[in-house]
Parts: sequence; C-alpha cells; structure tokens
Amino acid sequence: MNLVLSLTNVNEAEWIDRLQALLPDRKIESWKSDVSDPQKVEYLFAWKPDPAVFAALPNLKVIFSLGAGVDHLTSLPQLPHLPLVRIVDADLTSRMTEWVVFQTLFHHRDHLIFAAQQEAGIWKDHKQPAAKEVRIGVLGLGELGLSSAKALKSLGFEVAGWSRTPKNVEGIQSFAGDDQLDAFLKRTDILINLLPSTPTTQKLVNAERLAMLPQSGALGGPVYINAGRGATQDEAAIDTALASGQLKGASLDVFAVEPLPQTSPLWKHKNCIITPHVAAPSDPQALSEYVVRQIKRFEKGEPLENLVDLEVGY
Ligand code: NDP
Ligand code: OXD
Repeated sequence: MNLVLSLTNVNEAEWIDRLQALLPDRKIESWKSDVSDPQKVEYLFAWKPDPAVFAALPNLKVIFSLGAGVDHLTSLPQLPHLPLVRIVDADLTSRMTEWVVFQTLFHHRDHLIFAAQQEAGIWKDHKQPAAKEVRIGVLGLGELGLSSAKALKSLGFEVAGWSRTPKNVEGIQSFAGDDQLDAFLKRTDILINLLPSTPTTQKLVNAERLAMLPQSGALGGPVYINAGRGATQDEAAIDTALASGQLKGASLDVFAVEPLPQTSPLWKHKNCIITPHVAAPSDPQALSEYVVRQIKRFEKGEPLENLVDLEVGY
C-alpha cells in the first residue's frame, strides 16, 4: 500500500510533501533514496522514470503518470502490463486551454506585427479579419483538444476537430481517421496540434500535410500551433515552411528533443513563438489530490479513472 515516486527534472520533495499530507498512514518515498520495503510498494508515480524501478518493485498494482501524456512510459520496454492512470484534471485542462487561446489570438490579431512596430515606434493599423472568418482545426479532440476547441468556438471562430473516432459536439465539425485528414487540413487556417505521441502519430505533421493548409484564408497564410508532443511533427518541415512563408506563423511548446537544442533553426524565426514545454504545467496540489482520489477508489474496489489503453498508446 506504499507509494514510490520516480520523477525526472521535477521537484520530487514538493510532491512527496503534498502526497504525504493527504496519505499520512503510507510510506511515500523517492526512488532515488533506498526504498525501505520494496515488497510493500503497490503504487508508482512516474515522470520519465528510471526504467530499473519496475523490476525492483515486484508488487506494483497501479502506475500513475504525472502527466496527461504517457509516451514517457509507453516508450519503455520495461513497462509492466499494469493499470496505467494518466492525469485528467480541470486545473491542467484550463491551463492548456488558456495557452491555446492565447497563442491563437496572438496570431489572429497579428501581434507579431504590432510588437515589431512598437520596437520601431511605428503607429500603423492593419486590416484584421473577424473570428468567424478564420477556420481553426484541432488535431486531437480529446480532453485538452475539446476544451480548447469549445473555448475558441465561444470566441466565434469556425472550429473543426480531427480524432481517431468521430465526435458529435454541437458547433464543432468532426473529422475522423486517416481518410478524413486531408479534407480537414484543406479547410484549416490555424492548425492546433494536441495529439499524443503514439506509434501512429509520429511526424504526422509533415511537409506534405503542411502544404495542404490553404494559403487563401482570411489570415493571409496558415498558422501552426503545437502543445501536444514534438514527436508528432517534422521540425525540419516546419523550419522550411516558416522560412519560405508557406507558414505565416507558429507557436511551439513541444519538441522532439527538449530542451530545444541551441542549434535548432526554429529559435531564429521571428514568426515563431517558442515556449519551453509550459503550456499546461502539472500543479502539485491539484494533481496530488487527483492521485490520492484514484488510490482511494482502487482500494474501495471502484474502477480507476482515465486508464490508458496500452494497445493504442494513449
Ligand atoms: P486525450 O487522450 O484525451 O486525447 C487524445 C486525442 O487524440 C483524442 O481525441 C484521440 O482520438 C486523438 N488521437 C490519438 N491518436 C490519433 C490518431 N492516430 N489519429 C487521430 N486522432 C488521434 O489526451 P489529452 O487531450 O488529455 O492530451 C493530449 C496530449 O497533450 C497529451 O498526450 C500530451 O502529449 C499533451 N500535453 C502537453 C502538455 C504541455 O504542457 N505541453 C500538458 C499536458 C498534455 P479519440 O478521441 O478518437 O480517442
Ligand atoms: C503532460 C505534460 O503530459 O506536461 O502533462 O506534457
């Protein structure tokens, strides 16, 4: 019934304190310390964990991912076939929705132009389209994609989403499966990527697909925004499209290699906003409460929520 944490590049002590306050009768330890009784550890809380942790804890019953994304676990050959719970939480969802709306409005309202004009002391207006003239396409209409799509719809944008299975959401056009991807891209002025990294989404946003985004839209060129995972995009294709003007702009929070190497050409584009994987940070208080709620459900014999389907990888 004890819990071990294996978190990389995260302030583990803070998480241990929060979890311990919520579960005072359990031993909660860091994998980095000597785990006092590995036989008694039933729960693992992980973010990019040390792969050795799985074999060392023979009685694990549930694995919790610190993130909404689970590719940091599913990519490990050592991952045991156990229930894997990911984060779905209102705090995380609203943080992501804020980031997506902020980046969308930034491009929609041509803020790059106005920021450059301010630097040069230029007072000059530019024609800006209404939200209803701009077609947004959200790749991945799950927890985060759907919340972002609804928020953008409420601002008046024309919104569609693409997912593996069709959706029926009022006011949001649904495209599903590989067969409908081209049609979805061909009607999209601002492409927002909130896909998980799975075997079927690797480099899904590539040169060929970027070229399908219309040049004739109300913004005067397509915009690409990604806060899902870097592995789902071809960074060289994005670099080329930004340099040639095929992409009018981009906002990128996630990259194939993080931190983004200094040698990446993406840093240099004036029309590309880069944030360091901060679109939706995991809040220790909100998410500790979530994990503890799941542990209590499990121990009462209730079903765990937000289980990952290990066959599809998300
Ligand atoms: P969900 O699992 O709720 O949603 C995933 C969506 O992607 C679903 O709509 C799913 O389709 C769709 N999808 C998956 N594979 C395919 C495919 N092959 N073709 C078409 N659609 C596909 O995940 P969340 O919305 O909670 O999170 C999305 C991702 O956001 C996470 O996996 C993580 O990588 C990233 N993330 C990034 C953060 C950041 O700070 N940058 C923070 C948190 C998460 P269907 O609905 O049919 O199943
Ligand atoms: C997550 C993330 O998956 O922060 O939650 O990327």
